[in-house]
Amino acid sequence: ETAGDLVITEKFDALALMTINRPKALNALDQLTLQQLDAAVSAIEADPQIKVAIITGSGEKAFVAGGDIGVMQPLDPLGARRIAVDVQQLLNKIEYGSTVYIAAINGYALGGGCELALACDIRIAADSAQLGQPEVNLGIIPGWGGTQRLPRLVGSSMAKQLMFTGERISAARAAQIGLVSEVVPATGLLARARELAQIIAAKPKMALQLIKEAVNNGREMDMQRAFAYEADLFGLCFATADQKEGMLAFLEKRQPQWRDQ
Ligand code: CO8
Repeated sequence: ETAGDLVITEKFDALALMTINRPKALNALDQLTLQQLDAAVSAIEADPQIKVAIITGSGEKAFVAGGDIGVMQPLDPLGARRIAVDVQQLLNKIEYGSTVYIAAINGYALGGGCELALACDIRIAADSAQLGQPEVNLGIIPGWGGTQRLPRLVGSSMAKQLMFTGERISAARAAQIGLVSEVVPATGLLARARELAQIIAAKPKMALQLIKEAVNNGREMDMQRAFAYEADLFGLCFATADQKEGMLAFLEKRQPQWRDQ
């Protein structure tokens, strides 16, 4: 199954592997690549069989080296604003989608590439990967959610340090600050991503979806509302077949047979 040659989607039962495939530009996102990424994410969200999607970059050097600087250079203010809004919407499809997204960061994740990874639910990185928000070096700021997602993930102070300096950090450092959750040898990155994806894909889909909703939407609420929201979603679990099955299987001392409903 292929959405286009700049973003390749392969499907393995409940898993999808999306590869951003523009290696000659270190997988920088130009208009066509963004269009294909958008189409690929929409196709994944529309496929009820897919529970987990891995996003990675082709080649050994880069995950995504950013937005395409050649495309951005001549933009006027409204054009730049348009691209920022459009890509924010694309990344929101990932963050607020019903699929679990894992970024497998195989090399440079810079600027818009780091922001793409930030929109995913989980980030794991090759030991050779480098991450950063170098926009300041181009006279701009992150525009694809970076000024908002990065501080929520690593704290304002660390986020501002990364954005003010534009410095690239190693995968090991990214793990220390919580920007990635695991670092693995480069040759084992995809295998580990698929292993994680498989573990998650073996879980009941509604519970996965409700965990994602509780975390992502709850973060935007004050604590009292967030607790009430969590309680509502907890209650909603009891409308699913898999809650009945999961608890019955435990009590009957057998493995559950998930129906993903
Ligand atoms: N855009 C376009 N082309 C790129 C990009 C990019 N972001 N990154 C790399 N390339 C191209 C290079 O131009 C080069 O092309 P060519 O072979 O035709 O000269 C090819 O990829 C290989 O790159 P290098 O020769 O530079 O490879 P090196 O190993 O020497 O360096 C680096 C690798 C360090 C990653 C270097 O390429 C680099 O610094 N790239 C730019 C990184 C960057 O600044 N990224 C942030 C871009 S800004 C952004 O993402 C903002 C998004 C929000 C925009 C809001 C809407 C307006």
